[in-house]
Amino acid sequence: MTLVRPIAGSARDRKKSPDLLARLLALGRPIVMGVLNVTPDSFSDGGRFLDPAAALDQARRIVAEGADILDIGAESTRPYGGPVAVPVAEEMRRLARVLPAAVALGVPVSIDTMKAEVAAWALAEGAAIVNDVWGLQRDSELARVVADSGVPVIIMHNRDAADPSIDIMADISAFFGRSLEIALRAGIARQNIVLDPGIGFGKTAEQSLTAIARIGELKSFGLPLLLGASRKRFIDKVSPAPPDQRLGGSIAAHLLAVLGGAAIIRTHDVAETLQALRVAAAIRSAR
Ligand code: HH2
Repeated sequence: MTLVRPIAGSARDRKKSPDLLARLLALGRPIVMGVLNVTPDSFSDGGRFLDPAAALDQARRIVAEGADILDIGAESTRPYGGPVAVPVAEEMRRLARVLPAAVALGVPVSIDTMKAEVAAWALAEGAAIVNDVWGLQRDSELARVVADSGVPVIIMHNRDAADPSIDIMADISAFFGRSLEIALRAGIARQNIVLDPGIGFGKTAEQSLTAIARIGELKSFGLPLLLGASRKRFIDKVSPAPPDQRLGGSIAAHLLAVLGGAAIIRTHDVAETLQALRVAAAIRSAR
C-alpha cells in the first residue's frame, strides 16, 4: 500500500467545503468535537482504539452521540509525558486503517497531527480540518498544506515546558500572534482559523485553570475559540481522580469555557457533554 501520495491530484482536487467552519458556527450553539485516539499511549484512552474494529466502533458511537466533528489522532500529543515521536509512516499506517471508514460516517473529520506530510495525506483521504497542537510552528510545511487545501485549521498554544513564573495569558497571545503571521503569510484565510489555548500543554495546573477562567480575553483576536479540557490533569489537582473518572471536572470546565466564549469543545465524552451544554443553554434561556 502506498501511504504517501503527492498533494497534486488528491488534496487539491478533492472538493473541500470552503465554508465548513462558517456552517458549523452558524448552528448557533457550541460545536462538539469528539476525540478518537488510534494510539497505544494516549494519556486517557491509550491502546483502547488501536485495533481498527474498536476504533471504528468508537467513531460510530461518537457520531451517533451527536458530535459535530470527529477528531482523529494517531500520535499521542502526550501533554504530560513529553511526546514520543511517531514516524510519519507509522502515524499514517494507524490512520489508514480507520480514516476512510470514519470519513464515510458523514461527519467532518479533523486530523490531529503536527506533520505536513500526514496532514496532506489525510486531507486527500477526506479529512476536512487540520488540528495542530503546535499552532503551525513545528513543521514549516504545514501552513502551506492547509492553505493549498483551503480547510479550517485549529491553532493550539503549546510550550516545550511549563514555566510557573510566566504570565500564561500573555504567552498564549504572543504565540497566537506568531502562528497567525505564519498562517496568513502562507495564504490561509482568516475565516478558516480557530484558536485554542491548549489546556494541559506546557502549563501548570494553575495556568490551565487560568486559561479556562480567562478564555474570554482571547476573543480579542476575533476568531472562534476551541477548548479541550477533557479528562486533563488539572482536574486531578483540584479533585483527585484517574483520567477515566474526570467527567464531572471536564464538564464543569467546558461549561465555564462556553460561558467565557468558547465556540467549540473537544471531548472524549460526547453524549454527556452535549447533555450538559443543552441543559446549561436551556437554563440560560429560561431566565
Ligand atoms: N488535547 C489533546 C490532543 N489534541 N488538540 C486540541 N486542539 N486541543 C487540545 O486540548 C488537545 C488536542 C490531548 O488529549 P488526547 O487526545 O486525549 O491525548 P493524547 O494526545 O495523549 O492522545
